[in-house]
Amino acid sequence: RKPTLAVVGATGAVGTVMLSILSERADIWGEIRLIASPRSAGRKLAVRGEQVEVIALSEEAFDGVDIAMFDVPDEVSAQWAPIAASKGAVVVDNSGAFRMDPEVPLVVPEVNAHAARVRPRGIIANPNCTTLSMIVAMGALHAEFGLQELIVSSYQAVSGAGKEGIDTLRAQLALVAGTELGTQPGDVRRAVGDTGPFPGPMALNVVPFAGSLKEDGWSSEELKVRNESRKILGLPELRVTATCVRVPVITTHSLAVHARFENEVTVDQAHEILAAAPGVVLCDNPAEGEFPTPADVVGTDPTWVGRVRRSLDDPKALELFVCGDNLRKGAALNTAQIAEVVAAELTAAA
Ligand code: 11C
Repeated sequence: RKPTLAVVGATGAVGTVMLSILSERADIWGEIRLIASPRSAGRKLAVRGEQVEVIALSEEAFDGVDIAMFDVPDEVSAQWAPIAASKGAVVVDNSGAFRMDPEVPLVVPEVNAHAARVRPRGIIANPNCTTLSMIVAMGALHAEFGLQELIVSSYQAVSGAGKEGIDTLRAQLALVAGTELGTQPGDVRRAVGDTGPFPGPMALNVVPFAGSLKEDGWSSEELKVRNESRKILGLPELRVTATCVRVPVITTHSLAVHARFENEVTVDQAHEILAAAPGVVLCDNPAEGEFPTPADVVGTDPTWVGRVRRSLDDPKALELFVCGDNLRKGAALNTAQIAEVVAAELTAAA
């Protein structure tokens, strides 16, 4: 019997990408059940070329489900993932609710697929999209050189804030197009008015804040990059500093990374490792104008890496620029890959 899959949050920004990913990848699933809030129940969505009716989130919705993917806000996952698990489903959760729970593995299949097997709560967590946009490349370099420190600055797309984020940037771009805005202090802010889910205008601007404010001035997003990188790489003491910045890009997060290793590194070695790493594409020929940009990377699966340089003042450190589609590998694709790992395990055990 092929496993039954539930997609919880099927109508959201990540859920929508999930349905196309499930339609593109090897069809290992029996029933695919689409679950969303009661508001969306009754809608029909296309998956695997068929129209499937969305059902409302309820305890009964998990009857007979083998694996349940959750792409919903933290509080919805916190409430419903344990219910799905108690009904026998293995939950793959893309919220922040369980990522740092010591009884919940945090999995990136290219880096730590083995961790998915040990799941005492029946829940596996999917990392935050900012961490995911770089961690496959960092895992490959760590395996060879031994990572000691990461200093990253992110350039995060508005779709990280869901459909509302995308709608906000599109509306603001329409307002500023063809105007002379962006030449006087505050003119863009006054023109756009309500900044939606962002703490500043996103058109003609960058905003050095993502997520919510935590202790000592750090943002939740910056702490997630630190905590999640440590957990995925199995390096609880890894030194990590992040500055997370929102930029006017619809989809695909980028990160400028300073990575320091135990031993001296060369660009040639790094190129060799990155070119061979599963899930990574090396795109690094600046003489020909070749480096990853969100406009080129969006809609693709791998982590793209370019601008690889050895630090001028530290032979043990590399500088890199990394791009990853935050809705695909950053969210839906990684969740789908984890679900496939679990499905293979369940099928082998059956
Ligand atoms: C953003 N990375 O770009 C966030 C969105 O913890 O899964 C995802 C938040 C999370 O705003």
